Amino acid sequence: MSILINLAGIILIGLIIWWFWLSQPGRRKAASVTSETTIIVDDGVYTPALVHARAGQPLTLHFDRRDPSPCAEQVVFHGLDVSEFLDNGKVTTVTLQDLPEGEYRFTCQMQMYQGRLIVD
Ligand SMILES: [Cu+2]
Repeated sequence: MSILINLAGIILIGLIIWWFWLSQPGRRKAASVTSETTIIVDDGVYTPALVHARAGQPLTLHFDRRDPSPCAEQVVFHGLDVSEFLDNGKVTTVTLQDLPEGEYRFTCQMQMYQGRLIVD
């Protein structure tokens, strides 16, 4: 009986290690490739926070800002030299042309909102 309990404990520890260290959030689900999508800006998170696009093709993002706090008022695409102000309660469209391959972060100016753009 104690062997079973020990075994259960080991399995549980293994699962915890896997969950917190080995599985990377955002990579658990591969986002499908898109050329146009709506991103909801609310409650400190972009939804979706992971966008997957094709290199060399235009990408259109509609930012639907529902968070009135100043934190959410700007979106900055790091490494792409693109930033845009978002009006609260409105949808702001950002079009990115000729994206080079790579991985880019998009955040608010304080980097509390966090998103990831994968281009390949
Ligand atoms: Cu912010």
